Amino acid sequence: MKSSLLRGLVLGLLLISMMAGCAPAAVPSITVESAWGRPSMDMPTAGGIFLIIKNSGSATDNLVSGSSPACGSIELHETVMKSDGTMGMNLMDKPIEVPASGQVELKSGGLHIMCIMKKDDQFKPGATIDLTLVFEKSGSITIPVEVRME
Ligand SMILES: [Cu+2]
Repeated sequence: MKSSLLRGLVLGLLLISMMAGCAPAAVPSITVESAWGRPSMDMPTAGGIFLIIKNSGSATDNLVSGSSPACGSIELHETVMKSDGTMGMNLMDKPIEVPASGQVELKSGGLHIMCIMKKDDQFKPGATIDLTLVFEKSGSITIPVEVRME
């Protein structure tokens, strides 16, 4: 009687520890959609890149930086209203957060990616360039970006 009780207790503890071991850790799951770019209207040496970052995972991730063979460097920008009432843009001083089970849209007039010192033989309408985005948890993700004139 006593030993079967003990066995039941051991089995119960074993089951609990197995269940705990099977519980999935919270991780992000990042995909990038609808990526496109265009030469910048106000900066002749730069290009804007717009896309949607989706996170179907259970943890937040952060876009920290990027790179592209078609650009001297990649910057994360936000569009802001300047004190004189005109629109300008700032280099982000923090990563772009992609919430768990959510998405963030990088678009003209909002958060966006800037191709600084674009290489004109690559970053041109009709061409497709590679863009590598670096996420804090998901690491590097390389996607094709279609360059359009619009
Ligand atoms: Cu910009």
